[in-house]
Amino acid sequence: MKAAPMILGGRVATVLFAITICCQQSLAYTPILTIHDNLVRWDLEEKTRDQPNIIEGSVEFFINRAGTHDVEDDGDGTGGEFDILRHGFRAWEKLASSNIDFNDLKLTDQTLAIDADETNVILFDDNNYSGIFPVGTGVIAVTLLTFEEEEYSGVLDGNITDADLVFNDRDFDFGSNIEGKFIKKPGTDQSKGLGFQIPIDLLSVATHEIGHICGLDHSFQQNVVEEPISIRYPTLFPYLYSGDTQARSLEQDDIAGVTELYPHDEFNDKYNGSISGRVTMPNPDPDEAPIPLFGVDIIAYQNGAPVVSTITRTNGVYRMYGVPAGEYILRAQVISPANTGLIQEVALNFQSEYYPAAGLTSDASAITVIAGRRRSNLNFETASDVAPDFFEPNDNAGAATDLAVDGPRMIHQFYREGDEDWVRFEAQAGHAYRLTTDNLSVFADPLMDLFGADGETLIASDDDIDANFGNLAPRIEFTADTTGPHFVRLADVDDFFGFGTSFEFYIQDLGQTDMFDANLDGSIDAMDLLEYAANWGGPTKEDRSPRVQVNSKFLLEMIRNLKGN
Ligand SMILES: [Ca+2]
Ligand SMILES: [Ca+2]
Ligand SMILES: [Ca+2]
Ligand SMILES: [Ca+2]
Ligand SMILES: [Zn+2]
Repeated sequence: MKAAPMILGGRVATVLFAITICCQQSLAYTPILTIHDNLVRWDLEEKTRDQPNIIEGSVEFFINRAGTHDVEDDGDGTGGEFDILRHGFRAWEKLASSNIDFNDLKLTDQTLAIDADETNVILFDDNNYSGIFPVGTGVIAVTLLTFEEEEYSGVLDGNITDADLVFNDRDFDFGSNIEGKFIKKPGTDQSKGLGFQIPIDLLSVATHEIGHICGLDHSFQQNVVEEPISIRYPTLFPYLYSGDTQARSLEQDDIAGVTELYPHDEFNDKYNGSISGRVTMPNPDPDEAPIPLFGVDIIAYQNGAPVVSTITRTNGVYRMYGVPAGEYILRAQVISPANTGLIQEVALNFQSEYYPAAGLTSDASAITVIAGRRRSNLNFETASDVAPDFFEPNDNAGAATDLAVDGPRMIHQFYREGDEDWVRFEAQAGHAYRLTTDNLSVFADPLMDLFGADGETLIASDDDIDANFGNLAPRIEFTADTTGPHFVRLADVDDFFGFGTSFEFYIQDLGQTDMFDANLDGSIDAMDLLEYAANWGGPTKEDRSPRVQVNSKFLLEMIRNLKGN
């Protein structure tokens, strides 16, 4: 099931004299690039020319003194929304690995906040004065970044000259409390515009938009974590759910991005390293050089969680800065063509893989990053997205790929219509298992079915952990009734195939003991039997724990277990 989240930034692309206005959308900690492949950033030292909106190394911002009625303030440009915005700027300023500076927010009467006038203005727009929020838009806020795009000498290319930030105050209720709770100003209308029950967290939106102001594009990294959040993503993730405060805190991906733009060299030499390489596809003509791929998302994972990611440039080269010392698994995957604002055509028709050309993390090379050092030549040579992917043929139980429990992660993708990927694993009766899909690519929406030893008896099925929260990863937890092989079938819900359908899959053994320890007192004894007996209501009655099916067979197991003690 695919849900439609709200979009944080619309794409605006207007060309003025050698200048492009845009709020780009793309994936990965991604610097915004000019068409000449140069970084878009503030020239804080004003090396090329004197800029009116940079004062002694700080970028100067104004906010319209009206603010928003949603949030109570002190009436003098302090408190409320004014301080929340200051807080958002500070989140980016205070990072140890980078140097970006903003002035203390000043007040203005200016209402024109979408003008490349070299005055940076923040405005809450409650009547679409700006003209950038058509009726029914899901856009919460827009940052309009104007930068030089030079054809010839290249001295100014990529320099930001103006950044304006407009909040959609007509459609969204903004919540105010920096301490974490959502507080509406008393007496204000709760059903503004789209009328969400819970307001949008203003600090989350502000921190996200200020990331764009720094010169960062969107990042699409997200992964499955424990409930109740269930999904984690960086501040520059392009979507925000009402009531979500995750974007307030900068993730390593955001930090690495701003570190590339404004590096604090001394700090980085001490704590961070860098990773670089090139992504290519074999040339159909073997006598010709491999084809470089542009816009490929390269992600560095630690313990299955994305830490830093970036995209390749037009020559196929990627460089990740600000990577904390440690060990990483690298993966290449596509970015979303729908979310990209890049002018250049992004490469899509290749398969996701771990470095180097691996479908299992156990076949991948772990990359050790050492502070102050560069790891280079970590090159990917990828296959076509419609060539049989890793582990094929695996379209039925008989052809299933064996996967070790508590073993590696594997990458699956659907290379043709109707592709099914089957996995076989050994389970032990009485053990609980968790089957997880994670780090879904942009169009991936897999469906997971679990079968018993015959490969036909359906035990469980799952589509999404939480579609309402944008988490389309299926996950199954179950307790094995029998010792022996079990089968998992993975197939796309909508029969999508090709690029963007990749995801990771792995299996964990959750163990046996706490299953029998029904009253959770740490020991397995007759009291647990009583507890289960009290819950027993026939062969299908479920215990309060979703992991345990209390039925006659289970109780027998339990008695056997007790005898063994
Ligand atoms: Ca106010
Ligand atoms: Ca402006
Ligand atoms: Ca496949
Ligand atoms: Ca298959
Ligand atoms: Zn955005």
